[in-house]
Amino acid sequence: MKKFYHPLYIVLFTLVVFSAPFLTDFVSAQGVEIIENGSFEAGNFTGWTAQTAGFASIPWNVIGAGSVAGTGMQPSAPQDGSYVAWNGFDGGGPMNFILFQDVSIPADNVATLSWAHRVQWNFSIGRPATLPRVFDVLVRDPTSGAVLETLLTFETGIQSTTPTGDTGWTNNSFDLSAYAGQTVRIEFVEYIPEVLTGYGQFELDSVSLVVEQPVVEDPPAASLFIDIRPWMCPNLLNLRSRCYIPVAILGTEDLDVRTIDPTSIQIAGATPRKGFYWDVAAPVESSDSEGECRECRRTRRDGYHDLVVFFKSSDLVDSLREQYGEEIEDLDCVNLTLTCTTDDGASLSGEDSVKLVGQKHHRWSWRR
Ligand SMILES: [Ca+2]
Ligand SMILES: [Ca+2]
Ligand SMILES: [Ca+2]
Repeated sequence: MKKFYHPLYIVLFTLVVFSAPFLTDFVSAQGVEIIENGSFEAGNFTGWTAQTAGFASIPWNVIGAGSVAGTGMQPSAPQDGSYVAWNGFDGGGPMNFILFQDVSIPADNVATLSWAHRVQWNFSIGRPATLPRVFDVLVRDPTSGAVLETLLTFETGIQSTTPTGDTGWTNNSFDLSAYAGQTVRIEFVEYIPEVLTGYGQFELDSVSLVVEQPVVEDPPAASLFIDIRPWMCPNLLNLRSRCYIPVAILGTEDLDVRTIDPTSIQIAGATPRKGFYWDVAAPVESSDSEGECRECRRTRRDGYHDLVVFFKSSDLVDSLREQYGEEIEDLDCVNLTLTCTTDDGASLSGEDSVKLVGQKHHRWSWRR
C-alpha cells in the first residue's frame, strides 16, 4: 500500500541531528566451581559428609596413589592432583558407603556436574556373591531426603556372571541446570547387599559442579535494504575527501524506519552525524554473490519513508583504514555493512558497495 505524507511532515523531520551511539560492553560468562574440595586435595573430606552404614571392609579414606584394597585390585590412582576418595567396596552387608555434599545452584544458571570414578571387585575370593553390588549417583532434596534424580546406576553383576571386574576410570558429566535456584544434595552411594563376598575397591576424584550464567546469543540480524548515495551510481567514496555521504535505510511494508534507534546506526564502527526521514528510493533484491561488490542501481521512491543518514566520509575511510590498512589504496571497491537496532531490540543489517576513488596511485597517474 502506498503511503504519502503532508509536506509539513517532511519539513518537521528534515535534518534530525543524532547524538553519539551507545556502546554496550559485552561481559562473557565465566564458570564458578561450587563443590568444595571436589578433588579431595585437602587430604581429607572437608566439605563432604562421608558415612558408612554397617561394617566396612575398608571405610572411606582420602589417600594418594598406590593403595590396594585386596587381591586382584589395581592400585589407587588419583586423576587430579595427589588424592582420591577411596574405600573397600565390600563389607558386612547389607550396608552402604555414602558420600554427599549439599550445594546451592544459583537461579537462571547453567550447572554441570562431573566426576571420575573407578570400581573394581573380585568375587572369586570370599562367600559366593549372589546379588550385585551397586553404585548410584543421586540428586536428593536435602530437607526431605527424597531422590530427585538418579544420575547413574552401576551394577557389578554376580559371581557366576562377572566374578571379577574393573570399570577403569570413567568420566561422567550431567547437566543439573534443572535445579537452578535450588539447594540439592549430590550423593555417591555404594550398596553392599551381602556379607563379605570378595574384595572390592572404589575410587572417586575430580568432582565438580560448575555454574555459569548462560550466554545469550544475539539473534542473527534481519536483513535490511540500504542505498549508499541514493539517486547516484556509482557510489563513490573518496579516500581523501571530508564531505558527507548520504546512506538511505529503506523502509518497506514490514519496516517502518521510524522504529530504528538512530543512535544504534553504524557502518564499520563509524556513526552518522545527522539524518532525516523522507522517501528517496526503493529496495532492490541483490543477485550478486556474497563478498563481491554489488551492482549499483538507481531506484525511484516507493511511498515508504526512508531514513537518510549522513556519514562523514573521513569517518568511513578511517574505519576502512583500520580494517584494511594500506591495502585500502589498492582496492577498487568495498562492501559496507550498516547495522542498527529497532526500538524493540531487533538487530538489522544491510549491505551496499562503494567504489573507492582518491587512491595514491590514482592521484599520481592523474598528475602525470
Ligand atoms: Ca584428586
Ligand atoms: Ca546509490
Ligand atoms: Ca522508500
